[in-house]
Amino acid sequence: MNKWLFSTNHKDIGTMYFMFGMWSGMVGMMLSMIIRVELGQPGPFLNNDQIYNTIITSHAFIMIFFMVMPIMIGGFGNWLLPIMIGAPDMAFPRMNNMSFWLLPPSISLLLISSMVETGAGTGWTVYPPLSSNIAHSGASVDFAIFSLHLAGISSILGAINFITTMMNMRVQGMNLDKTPLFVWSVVITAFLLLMSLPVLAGAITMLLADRNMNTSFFDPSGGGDPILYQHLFWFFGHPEVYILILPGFGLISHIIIQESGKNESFGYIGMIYAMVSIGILGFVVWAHHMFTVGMDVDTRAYFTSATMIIAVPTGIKVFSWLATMHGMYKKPTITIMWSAGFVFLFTMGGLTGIILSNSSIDIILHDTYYVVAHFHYVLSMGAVFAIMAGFIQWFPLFTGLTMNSKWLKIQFMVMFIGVNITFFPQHFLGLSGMPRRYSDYPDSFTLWNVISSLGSVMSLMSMLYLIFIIWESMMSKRMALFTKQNMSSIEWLQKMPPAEHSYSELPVLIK
Ligand code: HAS
Ligand code: CU
Repeated sequence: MNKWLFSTNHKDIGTMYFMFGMWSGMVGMMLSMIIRVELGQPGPFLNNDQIYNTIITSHAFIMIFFMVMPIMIGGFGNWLLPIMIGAPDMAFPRMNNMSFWLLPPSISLLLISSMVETGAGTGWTVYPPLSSNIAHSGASVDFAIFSLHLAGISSILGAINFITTMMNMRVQGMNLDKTPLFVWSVVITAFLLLMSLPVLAGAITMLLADRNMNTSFFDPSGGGDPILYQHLFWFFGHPEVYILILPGFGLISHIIIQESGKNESFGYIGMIYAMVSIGILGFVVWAHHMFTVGMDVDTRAYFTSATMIIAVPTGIKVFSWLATMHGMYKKPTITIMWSAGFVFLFTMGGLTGIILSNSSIDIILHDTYYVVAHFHYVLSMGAVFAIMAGFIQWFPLFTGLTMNSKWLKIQFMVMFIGVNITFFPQHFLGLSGMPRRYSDYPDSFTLWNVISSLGSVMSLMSMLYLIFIIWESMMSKRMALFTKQNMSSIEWLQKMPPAEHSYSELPVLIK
């Protein structure tokens, strides 16, 4: 009990993040199944639009803040970053504990928010005036705001920890131009967190004051402006989407290098510069989420062009992954399948992003299912595929056990087909004008919605199958043949005091 509650060990804390993220992922997935049941046929299922909107809001918050971020940064970051740089632990181990333990209270507040009064049916953007106290009276939105405060503090403390660890605790000889790509990706992500989250905190605190203390930051009748909220939110929100994907970029790079039998990434230095550029550019494109607010033409032209420029460093990454894979001689392994799936589907999602960045096109497509398809390609098939690839790749390190790789390949195929059946038709729905955040639709949208809902059942099956595969591996206790000494990874790492790691041994450790 104390081992977990008061843990200062980066691996134990990483494991807790994984378990927390997996639990949240199941909650988030169940909420998404309710959404797909509601939309699986025209006509009502829940028969209550406020509840429907509360469900989509909780789904988004849970998936973003309590599934992807804890698993990628908290789970993989804590487990792998100190090992990859040869450090004994994180720089601030007790703060690390606190980062994790802020999350259970945070998700509790979010769940409470959806269970009291009318629930927060605001969408994850929480725009006023919908989120103000006229449209959302009662405590729900306040609870959601408090939840974000806690999650934000957790992430800011984590970011400080990762940056300090990477800056100060690299093994001798590991200069910045020798630091592994995953470490770079987590540190760049940490910078994005550190610079964007305080802006969100400011925005939601101003909203809290508007709701409860008679200020009018976002209320025109008191001299305020609701557009100000949108600017503040998206100054956080756009960097946030790169926060969700950058650690995945790092994981995918390592897996592709390892599984195609190479020693290093094609264009290693270019990969670092590409991530840094994506991180910086991510801060100057936010208003591409707000093209419909009535911006002047120059501002639209600027945000369109700035947004499109991000395709250049992203393209550098995609082509470097392909070049790293080029000429691989082995049969595809399960993790190279997830990684290739990642590269393919993330690129699809990226290309629809480029289409949306055109302000005149976006005015038609904004708030339609086309946008929903775009961000699920980059998230459900980008971020989640990277998580799947990384989890399977390092499962032997985390647990000392192996999973059944044939079953994993079947599970991959089911999931790959399932997510594509779910989200590809949503492009068509969006192009024909189906709006997002509504619980019902005209009959003409029925066909693609039925297909989308069927696809979501396939994805659900594949996730249940994955849970079975994990269970089976833990029951049958097949030890991973991890080292020459034939020891489980954890025993081996414990027998190697971190201080004795030399740079030349690190590749062995990482692999
Ligand atoms: Fe996005 C909305 C534009 C990447 C997530 N995005 C969202 C939302 C989410 C999200 C969650 O400009 C919805 C938020 C909400 O609730 O309202 N996004 C882009 C662009 C990129 C991009 C340009 N998004 C992401 C990533 C995400 C993510 C990564 C999370 C993981 N996104 C938008 C826009 C909106 C938007 C608009 C607002 C829409 C609206 O109306 O609300 C880029 O980073 C993508 C770069 C990647 C690629 C693929 C690989 C590159 C190659 C190089 C060659 C390609 C070239 C392009 C030169 C481009 C292979 C050629 C162009 C062709 C068409 C062929
Ligand atoms: Cu954006």
